Amino acid sequence: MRFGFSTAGESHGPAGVVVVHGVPAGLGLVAADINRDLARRQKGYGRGGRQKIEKDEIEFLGGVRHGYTLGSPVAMLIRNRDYENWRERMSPEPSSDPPVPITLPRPGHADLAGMQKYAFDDLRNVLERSSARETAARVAAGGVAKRLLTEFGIEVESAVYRIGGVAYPKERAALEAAKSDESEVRCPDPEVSERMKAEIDAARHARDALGGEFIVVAEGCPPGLGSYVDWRDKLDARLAAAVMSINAIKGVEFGMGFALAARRSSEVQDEILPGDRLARASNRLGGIEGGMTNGEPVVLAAAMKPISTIAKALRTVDLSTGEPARAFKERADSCAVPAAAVIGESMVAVVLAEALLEKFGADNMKDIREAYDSYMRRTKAKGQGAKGREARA
Ligand code: EPS
Repeated sequence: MRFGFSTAGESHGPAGVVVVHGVPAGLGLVAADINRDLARRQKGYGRGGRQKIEKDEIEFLGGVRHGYTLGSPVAMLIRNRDYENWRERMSPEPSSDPPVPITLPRPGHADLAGMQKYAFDDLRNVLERSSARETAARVAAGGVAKRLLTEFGIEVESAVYRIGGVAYPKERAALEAAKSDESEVRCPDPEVSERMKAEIDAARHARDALGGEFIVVAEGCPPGLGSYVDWRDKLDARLAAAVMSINAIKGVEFGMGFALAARRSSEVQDEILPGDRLARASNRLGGIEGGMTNGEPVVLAAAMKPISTIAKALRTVDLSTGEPARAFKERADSCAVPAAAVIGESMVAVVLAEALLEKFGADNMKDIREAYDSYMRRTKAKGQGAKGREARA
């Protein structure tokens, strides 16, 4: 089966579950590989009270033995500590005393269309699953993907370069992404980070929320992941779909993205330089040409809209009466862009892992390694490491 994953679980239910399928046998994998990214996702200035309750960690339920994958689905569980406070309201058993339905859909959330689509009269049935709590399970899947990619010298990093009105140059954020773990907002620059935090504070005091933009960079990709042959195989389309599926993402671009449209071709294409590696003079296209990696770092940026659950409740209609009302308010984050950047890394890693295994086989690490080495010898491609970073801007 192709590499990929499915998740299950409600935000205030007992646990999040993820099953990762298509994982080759013989990959070294321990819980710490996964838990590191789960902790990174939980950080970030602007998170609400829920993150003080949760401490996300996985429990393997299948697919791993004595520190190595078996080729069977890797199943993981992340318990919701908050479930203790929600046992009655989220019980899977029939209830003799059901809670009062919530009927005030929040503009910008899945509430209204979700209730219409699934014939619910309580929007809790929608918000529990549409909640970004589900992204914890995605990050666990991303941890498996990253572990695989690391074996082939591929590293995936992220940085935040905009929160509300405060921005840092995108090109610099891409070059300095490795430093972003040190910042509470995942911006590599300490001074801009402080301004971003002040922006979040101001929004919170105004009972509002903020969005922003982040970049994901994958270094060390061999050329030829994805394909130009069929539209479904094009790597940029697959990456864009994966990142667009993250809650609240409204736009994705590669390299210079939308700004490329205003330039002449000679100011856009990345010229090919002589030498074994056939490196590029620039990386304006973000490492993808014709739906395939070209050996330069893959550089993708995404725009996140502000969170739709806000204390300053917006106009809505009470679906039980048809009367104008104010939207339902749930405890919420005031900014989740730093967390979204970590989730972006995970989704990018999952798509790259899928494409890598398509190219080099998927049964066991030994055969994949041989296929990879032989391809790299033929193409004379090399993992880029620090050298690739210079080519980005
Ligand atoms: C979310 C609302 C908040 C967030 C949650 C996403 O949860 P709660 O309603 O329990 O306060 O904290 O995100 C997470 C729990 C998480 O782990 O990211 C929402 O409505 O989407």
